[in-house]
Amino acid sequence: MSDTIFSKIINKEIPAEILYEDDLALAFKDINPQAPIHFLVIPKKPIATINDIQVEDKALVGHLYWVAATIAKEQGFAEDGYRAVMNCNEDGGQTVYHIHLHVLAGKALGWPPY
Ligand code: IU
Repeated sequence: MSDTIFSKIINKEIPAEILYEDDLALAFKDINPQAPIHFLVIPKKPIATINDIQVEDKALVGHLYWVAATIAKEQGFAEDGYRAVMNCNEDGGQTVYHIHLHVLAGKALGWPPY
């Protein structure tokens, strides 16, 4: 797949407020937060959409949730709660075609999102 702006963030070609990094994943603050706490957890491997997740990526996608929960516990909002979601394609509201887990917290979030 072609590179997205998230590849540039992974490669430190453009700045981001990084919260966590390991060999597989990166977490950084969303530049346009939709809740008091809003960060993204992305795999370093570029996968365009949820539909492009291959069988060999299953553990990697699980790892993204582990990173989200680890940050939630470290930052102290895990018990109050949060939302961890991925948007897929146009109707899902996806704008950057490198999968990313949105982690939203810091208030009681509305549901459903329509
Ligand atoms: P979406 O699910 O693809 O719509 O989410 C993309 C998110 O990436 C969105 O919340 C943007 O604010 C965020 N983002 C960012 O944090 N940094 C960037 O340089 C760009 C988008 I472009």
